[in-house]
Amino acid sequence: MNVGLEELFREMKIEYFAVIPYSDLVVTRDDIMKREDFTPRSVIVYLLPYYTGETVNISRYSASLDYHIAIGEVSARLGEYIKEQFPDASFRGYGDHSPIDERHAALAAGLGIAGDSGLLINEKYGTYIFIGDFITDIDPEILSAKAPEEPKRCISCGACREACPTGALRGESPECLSAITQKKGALTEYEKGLMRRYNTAWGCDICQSVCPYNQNPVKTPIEFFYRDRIDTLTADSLSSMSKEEFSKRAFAWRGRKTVERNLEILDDFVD
Ligand code: B12
Ligand code: SF4
Ligand code: SF4
Repeated sequence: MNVGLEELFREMKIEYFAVIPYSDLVVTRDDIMKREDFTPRSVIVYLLPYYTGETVNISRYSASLDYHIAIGEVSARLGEYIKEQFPDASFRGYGDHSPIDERHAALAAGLGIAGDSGLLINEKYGTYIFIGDFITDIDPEILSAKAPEEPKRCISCGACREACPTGALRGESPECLSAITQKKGALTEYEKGLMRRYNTAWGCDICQSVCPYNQNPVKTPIEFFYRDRIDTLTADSLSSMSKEEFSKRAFAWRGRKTVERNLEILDDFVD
């Protein structure tokens, strides 16, 4: 492993990372990579644990400021390092909106195991992790990239499949409750009913809450996730957020109207 990278990740309090050849990964969004003017050869994959405590009516991942900002900060630090060490190299950092299947990348990099919930499970932080990736045209050998690991799976206890409110994990429905809360426009009575029943204005944590690997969640050492944390979203707290404050939230990407609608749906239940 590259000693300089180890030091950099230690400074950022990121414990889980690995370099892996791009050619070993599953490309799901080739269009994203095609926009770049370099040939992808090595990928630095890393995990950002985010658990900071329990939430009331939003998913745990959205309690903190938008994780894309945290990923942007890591990408900037990695970019500085690469520019210094490899002045001719090209690179780009990603997270979420990435050319590759990030769960597969982290699994191949040996950073966790595959859960039947569809999520990567890390030995220390369970599923409460974001996956970031930093793609460069540096030869994988120069970065001491590792060969992909044999994928390992969870114990398949069935708890997530059983608890999944839509049946998405049982193959009974194409819809995940997390996706429902992100939909624009009018929702069906069935969809609204699910949101009220599980009291969610954003996201869904049910398959994660029941997972045995998540029963004693370790809080993240990364300070970013404790900044401006919220556990409950209300119509008042939402309306008091300035445009700038709102734009820094993970639930901002579908627009304020979508979140307002979700809160109205939950309010109808209280009345
Ligand atoms: C679109 C998307 C969604 C959609 C669709 C989810 C889905 N199952 O694909 C919706 C909105 C529903 C969603 C919900 C959530 N998401 Co999401 N999502 C994505 C995104 C942007 C793309 C996924 C994608 O391309 N899917 C389409 C294809 C590739 O997936 P697929 O049909 O399931 O089939 C593939 C996998 O099963 C796969 N596979 C291959 N190797 C591996 C390895 C492992 C470990 C696993 C489990 C699977 C797997 O094989 C198939 C083909 O490649 C990724 C980021 C990324 N670029 O990868 C984040 C991502 C998967 N989401 C993430 C998160 C946190 C969530 C939520 C927990 C948020 C929440 N609390 O509400 C939920 C969890 C729902 C669930 N149980 O899956 C994290 C997952 C972190 C983790 N621990 O694994 C990711 C990686 C984002 C990130 N950068 O951290 N998400
Ligand atoms: S996030 Fe919720 S709806 Fe989606 S798969 Fe998990 S339990 Fe099912
Ligand atoms: S709840 Fe059980 S089956 Fe689902 S991911 Fe966790 S260990 Fe695997």
